[in-house]
Amino acid sequence: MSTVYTCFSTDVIHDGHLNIINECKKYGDVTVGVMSDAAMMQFDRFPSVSLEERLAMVRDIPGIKDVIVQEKVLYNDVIEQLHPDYVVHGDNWCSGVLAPIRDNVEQLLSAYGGKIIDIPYTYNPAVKKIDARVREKLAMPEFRRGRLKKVLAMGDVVKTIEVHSGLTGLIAEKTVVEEGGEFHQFDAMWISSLCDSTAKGKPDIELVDMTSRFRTIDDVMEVTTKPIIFDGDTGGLTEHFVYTVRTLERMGVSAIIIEDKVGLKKNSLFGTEVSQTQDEIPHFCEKIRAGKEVQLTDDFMIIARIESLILEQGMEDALTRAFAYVEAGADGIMIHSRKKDPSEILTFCDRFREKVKDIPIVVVPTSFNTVTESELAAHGVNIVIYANQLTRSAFPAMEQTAKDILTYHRAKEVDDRLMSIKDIISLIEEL
Ligand code: SPV
Ligand code: MG
Repeated sequence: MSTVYTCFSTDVIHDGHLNIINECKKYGDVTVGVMSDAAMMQFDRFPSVSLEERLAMVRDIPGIKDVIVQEKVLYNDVIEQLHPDYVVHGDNWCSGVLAPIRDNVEQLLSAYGGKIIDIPYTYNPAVKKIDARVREKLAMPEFRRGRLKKVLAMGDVVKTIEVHSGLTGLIAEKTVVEEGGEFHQFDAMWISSLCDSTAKGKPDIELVDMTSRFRTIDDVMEVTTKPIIFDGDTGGLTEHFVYTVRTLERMGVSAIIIEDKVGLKKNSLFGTEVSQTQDEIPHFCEKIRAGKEVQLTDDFMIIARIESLILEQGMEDALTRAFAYVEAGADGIMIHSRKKDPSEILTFCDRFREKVKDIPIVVVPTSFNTVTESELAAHGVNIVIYANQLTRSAFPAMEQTAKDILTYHRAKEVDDRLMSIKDIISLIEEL
Protein backbone atom coordinates (compact mmCIF):
# COMPACT_ATOMS: atom_id res chain seq x y z
CA MET A 1 0.00 0.00 0.00
CA SER A 2 1.20 3.54 -0.74
CA THR A 3 1.49 6.07 2.08
CA VAL A 4 -0.66 9.17 1.78
CA TYR A 5 -0.24 12.25 3.97
CA THR A 6 -2.44 15.28 4.52
CA CYS A 7 -2.25 17.97 7.20
CA PHE A 8 -5.12 19.84 8.87
CA SER A 9 -4.92 23.22 10.52
CA THR A 10 -8.48 23.44 11.78
CA ASP A 11 -10.69 23.45 14.88
CA VAL A 12 -13.69 21.93 13.14
CA ILE A 13 -13.93 19.01 10.71
CA HIS A 14 -16.24 19.96 7.85
CA ASP A 15 -17.18 18.66 4.39
CA GLY A 16 -13.96 20.00 2.91
CA HIS A 17 -11.82 17.88 5.23
CA LEU A 18 -13.95 14.78 4.73
CA ASN A 19 -13.64 15.25 1.00
CA ILE A 20 -9.85 15.40 1.30
CA ILE A 21 -9.79 12.22 3.40
CA ASN A 22 -11.96 10.42 0.82
CA GLU A 23 -9.58 11.47 -1.93
CA CYS A 24 -6.59 10.35 0.17
CA LYS A 25 -8.10 6.89 0.64
CA LYS A 26 -8.08 6.36 -3.14
CA TYR A 27 -4.27 6.46 -3.12
CA GLY A 28 -3.34 4.33 -0.09
CA ASP A 29 -2.99 4.29 3.71
CA VAL A 30 -3.83 7.68 5.13
CA THR A 31 -1.82 9.51 7.80
CA VAL A 32 -3.23 12.86 8.93
CA GLY A 33 -1.06 15.55 10.49
CA VAL A 34 -2.65 17.91 13.00
CA MET A 35 -0.83 21.22 13.09
CA SER A 36 0.62 22.22 16.48
CA ASP A 37 -0.66 25.33 18.27
CA ALA A 38 2.49 27.30 17.44
CA ALA A 39 2.43 26.37 13.75
CA MET A 40 -1.30 27.09 13.48
CA MET A 41 -0.80 30.53 15.02
CA GLN A 42 2.05 31.37 12.71
CA PHE A 43 0.20 30.43 9.62
CA ASP A 44 -3.42 31.16 10.34
CA ARG A 45 -4.83 32.01 13.77
CA PHE A 46 -4.93 30.94 17.37
CA PRO A 47 -6.67 27.57 17.79
CA SER A 48 -10.02 27.73 19.57
CA VAL A 49 -9.75 24.16 20.88
CA SER A 50 -6.75 22.35 22.35
CA LEU A 51 -4.33 20.19 20.38
CA GLU A 52 -5.64 17.12 22.23
CA GLU A 53 -9.20 17.92 21.13
CA ARG A 54 -8.06 18.50 17.56
CA LEU A 55 -6.24 15.16 17.55
CA ALA A 56 -9.32 13.41 18.95
CA MET A 57 -11.54 14.98 16.28
CA VAL A 58 -9.32 13.67 13.51
CA ARG A 59 -8.98 10.21 15.10
CA ASP A 60 -12.80 9.98 14.97
CA ILE A 61 -12.79 10.16 11.17
CA PRO A 62 -13.22 6.58 9.88
CA GLY A 63 -10.58 4.98 7.67
CA ILE A 64 -7.46 6.83 8.84
CA LYS A 65 -4.40 4.72 9.60
CA ASP A 66 -2.51 7.17 11.77
CA VAL A 67 -2.77 10.66 13.26
CA ILE A 68 0.38 12.63 14.09
CA VAL A 69 1.28 16.17 15.17
CA GLN A 70 2.92 18.38 12.54
CA GLU A 71 5.05 20.71 14.66
CA LYS A 72 6.00 23.19 11.94
CA VAL A 73 4.26 24.89 9.05
CA LEU A 74 6.78 23.41 6.63
CA TYR A 75 6.51 19.66 5.98
CA ASN A 76 10.26 18.83 6.16
CA ASP A 77 10.24 16.79 9.38
CA VAL A 78 7.11 14.83 8.47
CA ILE A 79 8.30 14.04 4.96
CA GLU A 80 11.68 12.93 6.29
CA GLN A 81 10.08 10.54 8.80
CA LEU A 82 7.08 9.29 6.86
CA HIS A 83 8.36 9.34 3.27
CA PRO A 84 4.80 9.60 1.91
CA ASP A 85 4.19 8.56 -1.68
CA TYR A 86 1.51 11.23 -1.88
CA VAL A 87 0.83 14.54 -0.11
CA VAL A 88 -2.76 15.70 -0.54
CA HIS A 89 -3.92 19.30 0.00
CA GLY A 90 -6.69 21.67 -1.11
CA ASP A 91 -5.73 23.54 -4.27
CA ASN A 92 -5.84 26.82 -2.33
CA TRP A 93 -2.11 26.33 -1.79
CA CYS A 94 -1.35 26.52 -5.52
CA SER A 95 -1.15 30.33 -5.38
CA GLY A 96 -0.90 33.20 -2.93
CA VAL A 97 0.68 33.12 0.48
CA LEU A 98 0.57 29.30 0.78
CA ALA A 99 2.37 28.63 -2.52
CA PRO A 100 5.89 28.53 -0.96
CA ILE A 101 4.74 25.66 1.29
CA ARG A 102 3.59 23.69 -1.74
CA ASP A 103 6.85 24.47 -3.57
CA ASN A 104 8.79 23.20 -0.57
CA VAL A 105 6.75 19.97 -0.43
CA GLU A 106 7.16 19.46 -4.17
CA GLN A 107 10.92 19.79 -3.87
CA LEU A 108 11.10 17.36 -0.93
CA LEU A 109 8.92 14.77 -2.70
CA SER A 110 10.81 15.04 -5.99
CA ALA A 111 13.95 13.73 -4.24
CA TYR A 112 12.38 10.24 -4.09
CA GLY A 113 9.56 10.36 -6.65
CA GLY A 114 6.68 11.31 -4.32
CA LYS A 115 3.72 13.23 -5.73
CA ILE A 116 1.41 16.10 -4.72
CA ILE A 117 -2.34 15.71 -5.26
CA ASP A 118 -4.21 19.05 -5.31
CA ILE A 119 -7.90 18.67 -4.48
CA PRO A 120 -10.35 21.43 -5.52
CA TYR A 121 -10.88 23.51 -2.37
CA THR A 122 -14.38 23.31 -0.90
CA TYR A 123 -15.86 26.83 -0.94
CA ASN A 124 -19.43 26.46 0.20
CA PRO A 125 -21.65 28.56 2.48
CA ALA A 126 -21.57 25.93 5.27
CA VAL A 127 -17.75 25.92 5.36
CA LYS A 128 -17.66 29.73 5.30
CA LYS A 129 -20.14 29.84 8.18
CA ILE A 130 -18.09 27.40 10.26
CA ASP A 131 -14.98 29.53 9.77
CA ALA A 132 -16.88 32.69 10.75
CA ARG A 133 -18.21 30.96 13.88
CA VAL A 134 -14.71 29.96 14.99
CA ARG A 135 -13.52 33.54 14.56
CA GLU A 136 -16.48 34.84 16.56
CA LYS A 137 -15.63 32.40 19.34
CA LEU A 138 -12.01 33.61 19.39
CA ALA A 139 -13.28 37.18 19.79
CA MET A 140 -15.34 36.36 22.88
CA PRO A 141 -13.94 37.95 26.07
CA GLU A 142 -13.42 34.69 27.95
CA PHE A 143 -11.47 33.20 25.05
CA ARG A 144 -9.47 36.31 24.20
CA ARG A 145 -8.47 37.30 27.74
CA GLY A 146 -6.30 34.27 28.54
CA ARG A 147 -4.62 34.16 25.18
CA LEU A 148 -1.73 36.48 26.07
CA LYS A 149 -0.61 34.10 28.83
CA LYS A 150 -0.96 31.18 26.42
CA VAL A 151 1.14 32.92 23.78
CA LEU A 152 3.75 33.84 26.40
CA ALA A 153 3.88 30.20 27.49
CA MET A 154 4.83 29.17 23.96
CA GLY A 155 8.15 30.87 24.59
CA ASP A 156 8.76 33.03 21.52
CA VAL A 157 8.83 36.83 21.73
CA VAL A 158 5.27 38.16 21.66
CA LYS A 159 5.26 40.65 18.78
CA THR A 160 2.80 43.41 19.57
CA ILE A 161 1.66 46.28 17.34
CA GLU A 162 -0.09 49.52 18.22
CA VAL A 163 -3.74 49.84 17.24
CA HIS A 164 -6.16 52.71 17.85
CA SER A 165 -9.19 51.97 15.62
CA GLY A 166 -11.03 49.20 13.83
CA LEU A 167 -8.92 49.80 10.74
CA THR A 168 -5.55 49.56 12.50
CA GLY A 169 -6.98 46.53 14.34
CA LEU A 170 -7.60 44.89 10.96
CA ILE A 171 -3.99 45.52 9.97
CA ALA A 172 -2.77 43.92 13.21
CA GLU A 173 -5.14 41.00 12.74
CA LYS A 174 -4.53 40.23 9.09
CA THR A 175 -1.01 41.21 8.14
CA VAL A 176 1.09 38.13 7.43
CA VAL A 177 4.45 37.95 5.69
CA GLU A 178 6.10 34.84 4.35
CA GLU A 179 9.85 34.43 4.49
CA GLY A 180 11.35 31.18 3.19
CA GLY A 181 8.27 29.17 4.13
CA GLU A 182 8.13 30.74 7.61
CA PHE A 183 5.13 32.93 8.37
CA HIS A 184 5.23 36.01 10.55
CA GLN A 185 2.30 37.85 12.04
CA PHE A 186 1.67 39.95 15.13
CA ASP A 187 0.69 38.05 18.26
CA ALA A 188 -0.98 40.86 20.20
CA MET A 189 -2.19 44.48 20.03
CA TRP A 190 -1.21 47.53 22.10
CA ILE A 191 -3.79 50.22 22.79
CA SER A 192 -1.28 53.04 23.07
CA SER A 193 -2.26 56.14 25.03
CA LEU A 194 -0.07 58.21 22.70
CA CYS A 195 -1.76 56.97 19.52
CA ASP A 196 -5.28 56.84 20.96
CA SER A 197 -4.82 60.49 22.00
CA THR A 198 -3.10 61.50 18.74
CA ALA A 199 -5.92 59.98 16.67
CA LYS A 200 -8.23 62.38 18.50
CA GLY A 201 -5.88 65.32 18.05
CA LYS A 202 -5.25 65.42 21.81
CA PRO A 203 -2.02 65.45 23.86
CA ASP A 204 -0.88 62.28 25.63
CA ILE A 205 -1.57 63.55 29.18
CA GLU A 206 -4.39 61.26 30.35
CA LEU A 207 -6.81 63.79 28.89
CA VAL A 208 -8.67 61.24 26.77
CA ASP A 209 -10.80 59.71 29.49
CA MET A 210 -11.28 56.03 30.28
CA THR A 211 -14.77 55.90 28.76
CA SER A 212 -13.29 57.01 25.46
CA ARG A 213 -10.32 54.63 25.80
CA PHE A 214 -12.76 51.75 26.41
CA ARG A 215 -14.66 52.79 23.29
CA THR A 216 -11.43 52.44 21.29
CA ILE A 217 -10.91 48.96 22.74
CA ASP A 218 -14.44 48.06 21.74
CA ASP A 219 -13.88 49.26 18.16
CA VAL A 220 -10.76 47.11 17.95
CA MET A 221 -12.44 44.11 19.54
CA GLU A 222 -15.32 44.23 17.06
CA VAL A 223 -13.01 43.26 14.19
CA THR A 224 -10.16 41.28 15.75
CA THR A 225 -9.38 38.15 17.75
CA LYS A 226 -5.82 38.79 18.98
CA PRO A 227 -5.06 39.56 22.63
CA ILE A 228 -4.99 43.17 23.79
CA ILE A 229 -2.48 44.92 26.05
CA PHE A 230 -3.88 48.21 27.30
CA ASP A 231 -1.68 51.23 27.99
CA GLY A 232 -3.17 52.37 31.30
CA ASP A 233 -0.84 55.40 31.74
CA THR A 234 -0.43 55.94 35.51
CA GLY A 235 -3.54 53.91 36.30
CA GLY A 236 -4.91 57.07 37.94
CA LEU A 237 -5.96 57.05 41.57
CA THR A 238 -5.79 53.61 43.17
CA GLU A 239 -9.48 54.02 44.04
CA HIS A 240 -10.20 54.44 40.32
CA PHE A 241 -7.66 51.89 39.09
CA VAL A 242 -9.51 48.97 40.68
CA TYR A 243 -12.59 49.79 38.61
CA THR A 244 -10.48 50.02 35.46
CA VAL A 245 -9.07 46.54 36.14
CA ARG A 246 -12.55 45.08 36.54
CA THR A 247 -13.84 46.71 33.36
CA LEU A 248 -10.88 45.65 31.24
CA GLU A 249 -11.05 42.13 32.55
CA ARG A 250 -14.76 41.89 31.77
CA MET A 251 -14.16 43.25 28.26
CA GLY A 252 -11.62 40.50 27.55
CA VAL A 253 -8.46 42.63 27.63
CA SER A 254 -5.44 40.49 28.60
CA ALA A 255 -3.19 42.98 30.36
CA ILE A 256 -2.84 46.54 31.54
CA ILE A 257 0.51 48.27 31.80
CA ILE A 258 0.72 51.09 34.35
CA GLU A 259 3.68 53.42 34.71
CA ASP A 260 5.17 54.61 38.00
CA LYS A 261 4.44 58.31 37.58
CA VAL A 262 2.11 60.66 39.45
CA GLY A 263 0.54 64.01 38.70
CA LEU A 264 0.37 65.35 35.17
CA LYS A 265 1.75 62.50 33.10
CA LYS A 266 3.53 63.44 29.87
CA ASN A 267 4.74 61.09 27.18
CA SER A 268 7.93 59.25 28.17
CA LEU A 269 9.68 60.12 24.95
CA PHE A 270 9.92 63.73 26.23
CA GLY A 271 12.10 62.32 29.01
CA THR A 272 13.47 65.04 31.30
CA GLU A 273 12.67 67.83 28.80
CA VAL A 274 9.35 68.25 30.62
CA SER A 275 8.65 68.02 34.31
CA GLN A 276 7.35 64.60 35.31
CA THR A 277 7.22 63.04 38.76
CA GLN A 278 7.99 59.42 39.50
CA ASP A 279 5.78 57.71 42.06
CA GLU A 280 7.10 56.55 45.44
CA ILE A 281 7.77 52.80 45.49
CA PRO A 282 5.34 51.99 48.37
CA HIS A 283 2.53 53.98 46.78
CA PHE A 284 2.94 52.33 43.37
CA CYS A 285 3.18 48.89 45.02
CA GLU A 286 -0.09 49.63 46.78
CA LYS A 287 -1.71 50.35 43.41
CA ILE A 288 -0.43 47.06 41.97
CA ARG A 289 -1.63 45.15 45.03
CA ALA A 290 -5.08 46.76 44.90
CA GLY A 291 -5.45 45.84 41.23
CA LYS A 292 -4.38 42.26 41.81
CA GLU A 293 -6.81 41.94 44.67
CA VAL A 294 -9.89 42.92 42.65
CA GLN A 295 -9.27 40.93 39.49
CA LEU A 296 -11.53 37.94 39.15
CA THR A 297 -9.70 35.61 36.78
CA ASP A 298 -6.17 34.23 36.62
CA ASP A 299 -5.98 35.31 32.99
CA PHE A 300 -5.60 39.05 33.47
CA MET A 301 -2.13 40.57 33.90
CA ILE A 302 -1.06 43.79 35.61
CA ILE A 303 2.31 44.85 34.25
CA ALA A 304 4.37 47.50 36.05
CA ARG A 305 6.26 50.01 33.91
CA ILE A 306 9.43 51.54 35.28
CA GLU A 307 10.28 55.09 34.28
CA SER A 308 13.64 55.36 36.10
CA LEU A 309 15.76 55.27 32.92
CA ILE A 310 13.45 57.75 31.16
CA LEU A 311 13.71 60.12 34.14
CA GLU A 312 17.48 59.51 34.50
CA GLN A 313 17.26 58.01 37.96
CA GLY A 314 19.76 55.29 37.17
CA MET A 315 19.96 51.55 36.80
CA GLU A 316 19.97 50.75 40.52
CA ASP A 317 16.72 52.67 41.01
CA ALA A 318 15.17 50.83 38.03
CA LEU A 319 16.16 47.44 39.43
CA THR A 320 15.10 48.24 43.00
CA ARG A 321 11.71 49.23 41.68
CA ALA A 322 11.44 46.15 39.46
CA PHE A 323 12.04 43.79 42.37
CA ALA A 324 9.63 45.73 44.60
CA TYR A 325 6.90 45.68 41.95
CA VAL A 326 7.33 41.94 41.43
CA GLU A 327 7.09 41.49 45.19
CA ALA A 328 3.85 43.50 45.16
CA GLY A 329 2.36 41.05 42.66
CA ALA A 330 3.10 42.54 39.22
CA ASP A 331 2.66 39.92 36.48
CA GLY A 332 5.28 41.55 34.28
CA ILE A 333 7.77 44.41 34.15
CA MET A 334 8.05 46.96 31.37
CA ILE A 335 11.34 48.81 31.21
CA HIS A 336 11.49 51.92 29.03
CA SER A 337 14.31 54.04 27.64
CA ARG A 338 14.57 56.80 25.08
CA LYS A 339 18.23 56.23 24.28
CA LYS A 340 19.08 55.19 20.74
CA ASP A 341 21.58 52.68 22.07
CA PRO A 342 19.82 49.62 23.54
CA SER A 343 22.62 48.84 26.02
CA GLU A 344 20.91 50.22 29.14
CA ILE A 345 17.80 48.19 28.34
CA LEU A 346 19.87 45.05 27.78
CA THR A 347 21.81 45.61 31.03
CA PHE A 348 18.56 46.02 32.93
CA CYS A 349 17.18 42.80 31.41
CA ASP A 350 20.33 40.81 32.20
CA ARG A 351 20.43 42.00 35.79
CA PHE A 352 16.70 41.50 36.32
CA ARG A 353 16.93 37.98 34.86
CA GLU A 354 19.80 37.08 37.23
CA LYS A 355 17.25 37.23 40.03
CA VAL A 356 13.83 36.77 38.45
CA LYS A 357 13.42 34.04 35.84
CA ASP A 358 9.73 33.75 35.22
CA ILE A 359 8.20 37.24 35.21
CA PRO A 360 7.79 38.54 31.65
CA ILE A 361 9.81 41.57 30.54
CA VAL A 362 8.20 44.03 28.13
CA VAL A 363 10.10 46.58 26.03
CA VAL A 364 9.11 49.31 23.58
CA PRO A 365 11.98 49.75 21.10
CA THR A 366 10.92 53.09 19.59
CA SER A 367 14.21 54.93 20.19
CA PHE A 368 16.50 51.89 20.39
CA ASN A 369 15.08 50.56 17.14
CA THR A 370 18.21 48.87 15.78
CA VAL A 371 17.88 45.98 18.19
CA THR A 372 16.15 42.89 16.79
CA GLU A 373 13.53 40.71 18.43
CA SER A 374 15.96 37.80 18.72
CA GLU A 375 18.63 39.98 20.40
CA LEU A 376 16.04 41.14 22.90
CA ALA A 377 14.89 37.55 23.47
CA ALA A 378 18.50 36.53 24.16
CA HIS A 379 18.44 39.02 27.07
CA GLY A 380 15.22 37.61 28.48
CA VAL A 381 12.64 39.90 26.85
CA ASN A 382 9.22 38.31 26.33
CA ILE A 383 7.03 41.04 24.82
CA VAL A 384 8.13 43.58 22.22
CA ILE A 385 5.73 46.44 21.56
CA TYR A 386 5.90 48.48 18.35
CA ALA A 387 4.05 51.29 20.05
CA ASN A 388 3.42 54.02 17.48
CA GLN A 389 4.68 53.02 14.02
CA LEU A 390 1.25 52.68 12.38
CA THR A 391 0.23 56.18 13.44
CA ARG A 392 3.58 57.62 12.40
CA SER A 393 3.36 56.00 8.97
CA ALA A 394 -0.23 57.06 8.30
CA PHE A 395 0.12 60.74 9.21
CA PRO A 396 2.81 61.73 6.66
CA ALA A 397 1.03 59.75 3.92
CA MET A 398 -2.26 61.54 4.59
CA GLU A 399 -0.61 64.94 4.92
CA GLN A 400 1.21 64.54 1.58
CA THR A 401 -2.04 63.57 -0.15
CA ALA A 402 -3.79 66.63 1.29
CA LYS A 403 -0.93 68.88 0.11
CA ASP A 404 -0.90 67.38 -3.38
CA ILE A 405 -4.65 67.83 -3.84
CA LEU A 406 -4.26 71.49 -2.83
CA THR A 407 -1.27 71.89 -5.15
CA TYR A 408 -2.82 70.29 -8.26
CA HIS A 409 -6.44 71.33 -7.66
CA ARG A 410 -7.51 67.77 -8.44
CA ALA A 411 -6.90 64.24 -7.16
CA LYS A 412 -5.43 62.61 -10.26
CA GLU A 413 -1.78 63.09 -9.20
CA VAL A 414 -2.27 61.25 -5.93
CA ASP A 415 -4.35 58.38 -7.26
CA ASP A 416 -1.55 55.97 -8.18
CA ARG A 417 -0.35 55.70 -4.62
CA LEU A 418 -3.79 55.21 -3.10
CA MET A 419 -5.55 51.98 -2.26
CA SER A 420 -8.03 51.19 -5.02
CA ILE A 421 -11.72 51.70 -4.38
CA LYS A 422 -12.22 47.99 -5.12
CA ASP A 423 -9.69 47.03 -2.44
CA ILE A 424 -11.03 49.40 0.17
CA ILE A 425 -14.60 48.23 -0.20
CA SER A 426 -13.57 44.59 0.03
CA LEU A 427 -11.27 45.24 3.02
CA ILE A 428 -14.12 44.87 5.46
CA GLU A 429 -15.75 41.46 5.42
CA GLU A 430 -19.52 41.37 5.32
CA LEU A 431 -21.32 38.95 7.60
C1 SPV B 1 2.41 54.77 24.31
O1 SPV B 1 2.47 54.17 23.24
O2 SPV B 1 1.49 55.53 24.59
C2 SPV B 1 3.46 54.56 25.31
C3 SPV B 1 4.81 54.18 24.89
O3 SPV B 1 3.18 54.77 26.48
S1 SPV B 1 5.72 55.64 24.76
O4 SPV B 1 5.03 56.54 23.88
O5 SPV B 1 7.04 55.28 24.26
O6 SPV B 1 5.82 56.22 26.11
MG1 MG C 1 1.36 55.75 26.77
